[in-house]
Amino acid sequence: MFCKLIGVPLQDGASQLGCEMGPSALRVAGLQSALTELGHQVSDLGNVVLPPVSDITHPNAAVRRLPEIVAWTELLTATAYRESAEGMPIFLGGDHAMSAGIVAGLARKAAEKQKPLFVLWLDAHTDFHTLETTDSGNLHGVPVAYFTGRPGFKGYFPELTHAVDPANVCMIGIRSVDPQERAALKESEIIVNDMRAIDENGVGAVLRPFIETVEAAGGLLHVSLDVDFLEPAVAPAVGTTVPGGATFREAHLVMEMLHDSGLVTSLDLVELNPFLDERGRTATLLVDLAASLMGRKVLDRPTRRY
Ligand code: 6HN
Ligand code: MN
Ligand code: MN
Ligand code: MN
Repeated sequence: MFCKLIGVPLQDGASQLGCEMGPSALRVAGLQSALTELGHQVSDLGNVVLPPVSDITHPNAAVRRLPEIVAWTELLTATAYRESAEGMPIFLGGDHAMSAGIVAGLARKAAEKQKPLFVLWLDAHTDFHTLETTDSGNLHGVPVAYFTGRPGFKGYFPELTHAVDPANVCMIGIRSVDPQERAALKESEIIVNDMRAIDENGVGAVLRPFIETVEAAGGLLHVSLDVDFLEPAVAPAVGTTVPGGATFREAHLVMEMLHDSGLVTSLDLVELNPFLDERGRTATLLVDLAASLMGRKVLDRPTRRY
């Protein structure tokens, strides 16, 4: 596979500073060599650079850093559209606000290829606020609402040319939902698997039907991996930790199943805050998860079952 690493040094969507250093930490942790060792051709395109921003404001006074996030969304829509023409773009975050533009750009390209785009959202949070409903004002809490075409962005965020069908979005790992998100999700077709679903069924049983749906539809699949999907004890380098996350093995199984499916066409690794890490362990874990997604296995043959 031809992989393209694209650094997105964005931290304006989170209240805690530090995600700007995420792309560097993922590089230092050896992402490129881990993928090269698996036989992939890997090209590091460097970091994207934010153009000058406007001075736009929103009536919701809580909203933070709107001009920056609007500019990032425009830039990343164009970048994702361009880079998804061929090869597998891997976006190195950067806070989760980046996925607003990334998924919008992927959806535009998918429409051109006449294929439906599916999104697997691995996160403690649903990131389903609009500019009107957010209380924290942190715009890493809005990307899913934006790229599924929820009203509440018009005149502020770039006009969405191709919304992702909410029924094509599957969330896993959810355990922190704000009341406004909860109300909106009640009316939405987004597939939301909370941690209880994993506890009761196992993460494999939760993921498998979604993989089958993507396969049956002949779809493209974008995976968005928020560090806080993971249990904070194994992945401390994130500003929005929520206890009770996916274990080391649950996260690896998701990646291994995704690899076996052969369906993943793009990936983002988001919310890594190296300032909060412990000797690089979270960055290293993300690299290991990306390697599993790209084909790292313990054995070269299936385990024999008796
Ligand atoms: N993330 N719902 C909270 C808020 O501030 O709106 C948390 C958002 C977290 C964002 O997971 O990328
Ligand atoms: Mn998130
Ligand atoms: Mn999150
Ligand atoms: Mn909130």
